[in-house]
Amino acid sequence: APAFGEADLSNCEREQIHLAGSIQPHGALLLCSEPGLKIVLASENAAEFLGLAPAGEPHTLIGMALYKLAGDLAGRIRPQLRAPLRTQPLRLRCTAGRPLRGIDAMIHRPAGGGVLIELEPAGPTIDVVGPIEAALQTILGSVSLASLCDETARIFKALTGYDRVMVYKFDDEGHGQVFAEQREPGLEPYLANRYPASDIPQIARRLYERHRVRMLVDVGFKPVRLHPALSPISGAPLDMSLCALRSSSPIHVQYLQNMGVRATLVVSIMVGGQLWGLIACHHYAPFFVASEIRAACEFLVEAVATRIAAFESFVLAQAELAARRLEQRMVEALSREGNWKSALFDNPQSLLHPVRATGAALLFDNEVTVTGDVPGTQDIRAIGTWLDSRAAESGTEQAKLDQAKLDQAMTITASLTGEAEHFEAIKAAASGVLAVSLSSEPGTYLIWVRPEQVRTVTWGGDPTKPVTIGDTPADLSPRRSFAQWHQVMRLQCEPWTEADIAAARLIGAMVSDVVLQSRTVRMLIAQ
Ligand code: BLA
Repeated sequence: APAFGEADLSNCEREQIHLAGSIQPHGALLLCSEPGLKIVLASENAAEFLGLAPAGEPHTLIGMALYKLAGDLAGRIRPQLRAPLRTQPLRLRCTAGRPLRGIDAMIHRPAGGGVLIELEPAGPTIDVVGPIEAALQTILGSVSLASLCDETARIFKALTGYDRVMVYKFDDEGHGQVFAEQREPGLEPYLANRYPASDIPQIARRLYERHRVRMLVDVGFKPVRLHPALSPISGAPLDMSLCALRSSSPIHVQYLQNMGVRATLVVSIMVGGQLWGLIACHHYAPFFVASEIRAACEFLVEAVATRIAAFESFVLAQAELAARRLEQRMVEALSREGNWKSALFDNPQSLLHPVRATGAALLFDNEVTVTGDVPGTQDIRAIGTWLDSRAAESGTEQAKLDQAKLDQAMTITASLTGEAEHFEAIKAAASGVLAVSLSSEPGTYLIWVRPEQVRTVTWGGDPTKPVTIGDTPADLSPRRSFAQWHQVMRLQCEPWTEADIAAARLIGAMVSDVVLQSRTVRMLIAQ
């Protein structure tokens, strides 16, 4: 894997960004050994930051005991060391330096050992509690995902003061979309833009799951190196995963420069243990936000994430309820008149609504039963034949593996035409289908359909050319043009969401159960 700063676009997916070996210059870093808190490693600006040495004499701190520094830094830190401090830095307001001044310190124990101390100029004392209470009320009172994200952008912009605040949501493939945005007047909107997954490497995503708030104060910064280069405690480069001051990857810095951005703050939104999205803040001049405000961001994003989880599980719970009701009616119909099909189709909305489909069809015992907007019976039979042929294809080992990841019994496509051209003729009713196989016999399916929906997807740059590789390494940069790139999507239905698929899966499983029951009943009667 490439070392920090040595990645190019062919291998930047694996750049070791947590081993940056340098920090941004607005603060200073010390690594102390335990016990005794002797300074064993320091950023080259640390002595100057503390007013102990002029620039150019950075190493006077190495070997010094922390308590020898003026101020209460060591005294404030010492009682905190009973805590493990391995997963989350602790913030302390203290005094240090010559002349003595207010410092915001963040301390944690990095992998590899020692106590890592980051120092930043103290922020102004402001009332954060009042605004946070109000923000919390707004977040908890939001009534939909869309309004929650809009409010979140508004709250974070007011709290931090960045020029642009976006709520950036990932899809299943890791591509991102700007889901909500607040920006200063005059700035070009990014709302609804999409960005390819390759803009944020997997390694970075994993790091952002652990380190939830990152700030880049000035993209034009000169990185300040750590001295010595290797931690004397571990003999290896310092693990900076949880460092607030860590230098940003040069590739990403180039990316931001191409976008015209000077400073950023990015906050992870974790839902159900996964990186659901980011709150990305941009500023068009260097911009520093004090650690107290960043802590408020970290606190508020927890509330936002909890609310998102609630909305997502609500949608699922609704689908479950709808499936249960349908099941009850089918079981009743089965015992009353020996026919479950009528119950499935006599109230079309109860079948269509949970899946947000416009039509549905049942292929069973060689009969076709339909509701809503559907293509002709012959066309539905053709869909059934196509589904059978796919099931046969999935006999191969690899296909079996691929299928197992989804669900053996389900077929999901937003573009039937993409699967077989002759389906273009039925796009007005069935451009996409969601199909559940009801038994192991061929030709037994419950199918939901949606019509074609021509829409324009706006990418923040051409997604087919995600990177530009120049002739020299200095030329390397992510996409240079952020000119919006419009992609017209045809022969596709509105995408099936996870909730739609979950509802279809529930209803499908329930119908196959009832089918099984009715067979058993018939067999018993026949005997
Ligand atoms: C990191 N790329 C990032 C981050 C974002 C983006 C949000 C996280 C930065 C952070 O948390 O501080 C991408 N930023 C965006 C996008 C928007 C935005 C899409 O504001 C839209 C408005 N980047 C590339 C390519 C590579 C790359 C092609 O575009 C390499 C293959 C690398 N991106 C890259 C790296 C990081 C990154 C290495 C990690 C930066 C770091 O944390 O040091």
